[in-house]
Amino acid sequence: MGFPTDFIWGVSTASFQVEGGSDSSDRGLSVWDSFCETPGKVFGSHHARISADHYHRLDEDVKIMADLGVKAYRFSISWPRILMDGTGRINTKGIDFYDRLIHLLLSHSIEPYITVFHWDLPYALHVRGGWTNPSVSDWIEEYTKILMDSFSDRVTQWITLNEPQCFINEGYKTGQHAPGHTSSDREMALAVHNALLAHGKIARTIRQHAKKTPRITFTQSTPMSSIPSSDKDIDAARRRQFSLPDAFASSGVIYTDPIFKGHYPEEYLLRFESILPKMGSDDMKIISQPIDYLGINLYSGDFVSESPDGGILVHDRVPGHAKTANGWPVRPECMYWANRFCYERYGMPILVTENGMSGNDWIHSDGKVHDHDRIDHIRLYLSFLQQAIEDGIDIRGYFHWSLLDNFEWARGYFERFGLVYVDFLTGERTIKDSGILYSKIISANHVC
Ligand code: GCO
Repeated sequence: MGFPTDFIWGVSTASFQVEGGSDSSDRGLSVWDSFCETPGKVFGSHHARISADHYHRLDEDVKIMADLGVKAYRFSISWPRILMDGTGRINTKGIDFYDRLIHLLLSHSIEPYITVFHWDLPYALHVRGGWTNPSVSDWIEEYTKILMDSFSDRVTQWITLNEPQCFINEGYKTGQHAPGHTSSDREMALAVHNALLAHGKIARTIRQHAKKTPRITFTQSTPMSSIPSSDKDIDAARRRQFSLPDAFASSGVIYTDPIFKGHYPEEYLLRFESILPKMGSDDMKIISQPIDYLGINLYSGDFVSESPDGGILVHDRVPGHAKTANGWPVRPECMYWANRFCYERYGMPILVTENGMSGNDWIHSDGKVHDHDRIDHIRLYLSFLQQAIEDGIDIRGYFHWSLLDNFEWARGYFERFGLVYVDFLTGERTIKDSGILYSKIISANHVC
């Protein structure tokens, strides 16, 4: 059995990671620009002013997607490209850029999946408190309305937020991502709530103003996995997936329970009662209005089983375990278990909005990029994905992260995630062997 005939095979990118095009006449500053300028924050002091230069190479990049046969392109819109100061005056150059991208995609029969927010908060809003200012959900509503007015006559697939657990936890708790703060738990709880309200207001604005019937997704990463050998182990892995670590904002459940069930996890309300922010009486209604898909970014996971005393045992990583260039364990089983656990809990159709691996790829002496690791990684992960679908889990699509080698946040350009190699000095693109394999899988509609 292969994949369903209407399975969506896509590729993903995010604005800050690939676009470049950062002249002050092209876009405003984002919080990531200032983070890159802060010594010691980004590997090698790398910045994304040019990155893969997607901004100036749209024709070429869309042509590559068309040649690969991808059916969908998930990209994000840069908020400071649309509103240089985050609110107020619209930058028509920014609207024109995405208009052109959408036009090119549709003329090649590639469906646009637009992420409204993938981390590049306008710097002007950061200095007003960013995600810790309750007004952030109103600011993002204003921005979303502009996207509806400008693009929703052609675009129907909208993803609200990408991984609040990263931009909130890494941005405001560990300080490893922009804006690099190490805030108190009380501020974290406020930022979590603001992000949830932002999701809700984006979804509401899309429903109210889209010119074509929209499909709305919320996307998070779900870093759980297991090799369960018994029902007890499966249950332990499931419990682990939906329990809260002390760094509560890094969990997925703190976002997905409110969005899909209309309330915070009970464990959160009990354990963190004393620091919870004031919530409006309508907040949960706004947060939990119906959307269409749960988006899951899946890369790796821990092996979990039940401990002898009935608790949860997270296994140590064995020495020499299989890992990618950034050290993430190769754990294709997560494609099965994380999807299954989420489907059991929420009953929502799933889109795998990201999956891929970082590699130390280079152009070999024959001029090609033979990325055997990524080829095997794709085959392994897709086999587990296929198994999940065959077992009845409603997974509608898969988006490979990433189309292009790009700026990997705090790790800069240290390693490469693309199906397409990018020479960061010249901008030249070379389709990797994995890109060719992915193209074959798409046209065969099964793992080959
Ligand atoms: C994330 C983001 C992507 C990353 C990718 C690889 O999950 O961190 O959505 O922007 O680049 O996941 O780390």
